[in-house]
Amino acid sequence: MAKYCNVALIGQGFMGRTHSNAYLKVHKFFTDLPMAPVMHTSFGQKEENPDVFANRWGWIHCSQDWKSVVRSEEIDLVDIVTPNFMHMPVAMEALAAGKPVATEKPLAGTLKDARAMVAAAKKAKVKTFVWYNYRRCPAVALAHQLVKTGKIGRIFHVRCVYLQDWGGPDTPLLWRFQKKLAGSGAHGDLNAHVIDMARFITGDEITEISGAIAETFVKERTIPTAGAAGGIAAGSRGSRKKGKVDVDDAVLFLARFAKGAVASFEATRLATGYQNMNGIEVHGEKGALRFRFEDMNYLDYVDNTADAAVKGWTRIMCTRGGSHPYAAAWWPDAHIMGYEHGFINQAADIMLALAGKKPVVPIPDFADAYETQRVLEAALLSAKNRCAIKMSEVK
Ligand code: SOE
Repeated sequence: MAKYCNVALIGQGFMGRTHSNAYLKVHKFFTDLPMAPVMHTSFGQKEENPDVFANRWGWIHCSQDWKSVVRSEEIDLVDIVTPNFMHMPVAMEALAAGKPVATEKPLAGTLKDARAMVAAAKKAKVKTFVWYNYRRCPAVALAHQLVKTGKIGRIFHVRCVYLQDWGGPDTPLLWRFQKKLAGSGAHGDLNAHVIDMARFITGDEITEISGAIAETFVKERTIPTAGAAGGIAAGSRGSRKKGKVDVDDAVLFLARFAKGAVASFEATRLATGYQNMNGIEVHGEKGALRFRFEDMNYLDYVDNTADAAVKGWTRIMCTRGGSHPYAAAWWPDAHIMGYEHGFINQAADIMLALAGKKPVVPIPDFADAYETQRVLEAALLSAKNRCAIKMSEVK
């Protein structure tokens, strides 16, 4: 008989919807979970109509007082989906109350906040999780398994992009464009994902960053009307008053991995033509991998040990139950999956981890996600100082 986990969702918006959908659906597809989430309480600010959100998604209670929710004896897991600047205050409160904490990526808006969260998690001795959802695309999880089992061999190159195009001049000065709320721009929002993906798939750590460039193409944006300061909704209508943008629209950088691979990373919100294209390519001695989120069900693979006559890119449809991670919980072969399935897969893994079981693939805890946060910081230092930064310089 599954145990129950009373979840408190702190925040609403785009990630509030993806996480609510995950808790709503997870036990309908992962039918043998040892722990089932109860959608106990959601928090939203008054202007976000928390009762409307709670009723739409099936949260039993709703609140405008996140501190009392987080401290409540009834809550077993605090899940943070607020803008980045609130990750630390909410996590600290939850950890002080001895609650396991999950938070959306990145761990925090700044390395300082992230460091405090890691220390508090260590002291609280509770489980923590960071929703790097793309790890839970079956194709990305398969890539991780192929590298781990030696199919790719010694890795020479890693090439990562996260290309979006919604950041044009008409997009208002949303929280994602404000340093005090986001910490950084496309960098912390998008490079965070592909840095985590590269670390996850290679099983290796970055030791040095160089050649970083940070650019803000759109220097000022219309200040949103009340309530439009939310996510990436392009429809957020701005007022005519403009505000200065103090974060990047794009950050590119080069990196070295501990085991010798060299890498490039590029994140931008102005890659005209790419709406949400994250991708990674890994070139090794025995094989190569290529993932593109816009074709998220496929993993492209080269078996470099194959006979020369048949050697080349093969396209694996990663939906085969029993062969591909998570696939057995879903539909028959090639009845493909979408963006929301990664979040439902992650909810299943969090329930497994809370019940002391092994997730399908590793979930980054605060300490793991801190390594990604260090790389984010190192790249910004490299861009600011126009120099190489050794990771040993960024604690
Ligand atoms: C906006 O850039 C965003 O919603 C990111 O914040 C998410 O992490 C990404 O998965 C989709 O785009």
